[in-house]
Amino acid sequence: MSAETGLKEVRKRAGLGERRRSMKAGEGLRVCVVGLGYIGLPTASLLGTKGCKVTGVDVRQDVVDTINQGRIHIEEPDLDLLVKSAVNSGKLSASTTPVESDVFVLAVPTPIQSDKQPDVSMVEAAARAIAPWVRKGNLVILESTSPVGTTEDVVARVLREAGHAIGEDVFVAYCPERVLPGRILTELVENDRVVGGVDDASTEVALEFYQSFVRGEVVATDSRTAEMVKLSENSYRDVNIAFANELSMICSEAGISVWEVIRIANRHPRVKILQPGPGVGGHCIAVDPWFIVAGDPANAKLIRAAREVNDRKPHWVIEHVEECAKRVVKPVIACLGLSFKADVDDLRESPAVEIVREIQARNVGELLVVEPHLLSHPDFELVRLDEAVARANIVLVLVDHKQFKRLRRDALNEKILIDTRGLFL
Ligand code: SAJ
Repeated sequence: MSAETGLKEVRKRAGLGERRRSMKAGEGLRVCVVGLGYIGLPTASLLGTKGCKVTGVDVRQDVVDTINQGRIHIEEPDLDLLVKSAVNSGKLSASTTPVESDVFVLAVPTPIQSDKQPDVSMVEAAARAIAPWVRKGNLVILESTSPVGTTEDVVARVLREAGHAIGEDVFVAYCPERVLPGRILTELVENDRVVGGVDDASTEVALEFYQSFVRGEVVATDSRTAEMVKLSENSYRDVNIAFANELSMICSEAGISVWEVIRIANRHPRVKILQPGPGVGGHCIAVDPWFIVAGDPANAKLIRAAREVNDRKPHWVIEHVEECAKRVVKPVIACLGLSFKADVDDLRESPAVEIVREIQARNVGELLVVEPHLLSHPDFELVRLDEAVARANIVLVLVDHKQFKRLRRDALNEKILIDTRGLFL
């Protein structure tokens, strides 16, 4: 078959301009987004404001109720306004069950188990939940970060078992989210996307959908490649942060400022070292590299080592705090920040939480915990920044929140400063 006849054949199967309705986001397109977390909710509300009729689905009744009142359950700049506007215009509603739609977007969590093996049970549950509602001509997209093969082996398999002919009647593709928490609404539209169908027809249909609302370029490939692209992006960042974290421990032993080393080394035109910190947190970078390791443990040596370096960093910080505490009679430690990174309220996999918990368990001293993004925490009494710093003799910086950057330097005089983020150095 010539390339031209091949493309015609794919387009025919994808039903472009023929039996299938347009998948362009806009008036009349019905979209069902399953999983209303950090990715699903912004995506659902964005599509709502583009004119789609969106049903957001979540297993949590409290999340569904909050959204139906036009409110949000997570912190993300401007998301509250977008959700309010989508709900008030009648374009977004939430439910615990799916509905018939043209496009289904699955954005459910894919955590790792304690043995570092991926858990795709929520993807399977979401695929099973939508299966009875999927009709001929529909597009089903998996956005959750997933081990290579999940789109085919879980989503397409479940839909096939439900009697759908994939690539003929129903189109299935992978399109990973790439947004940075704190910048989700901008990056959702501006970032380039990668789309990979389980067959060429599915790729074509998914391409049409994303190109209609993404301003960045939408790059087409197959589903397994798209899955590996996503895992590679986050593993690349993890490996590079591990380099910075390892360097920070080596420099500390040698009595050299790692921040000065990085600042000067980065003046080399081909060097761009990232920033060390108390460890790597969040639900992505600290998790996704394990999907690659689990898929090929024999070859994924560097990726595994990077995970281990980053996972060891909080323990190194804890030991350092213990040593410093021995130098004062009655240690009072101001712990600045609990979230996994600056300017968010997200505590998932946060090294700051791990460190504070452990120094509390070891009874290292009195702890004054500061987290300006939370009103309260179940395990720690939160203290105001100025009060904590005034009362402490050790200041432990764990997160580089902008509120902390405004702290006057003289407030730190005569205190032991352990600055894991290089905020005051
Ligand atoms: N961190 C450092 N040093 C650095 C950069 C980050 O210690 O120089 C730490 C942060 O403090 C945090 C962790 O790494 O604890 C991860 O933060 P991040 O800002 O690097 O990434 P995430 O987890 O918020 O978002 C990442 C992004 N991936 C990449 O940049 C390759 C985002 O684009 C993805 O969409 C997201 O993962 C995801 O959902 O997969």
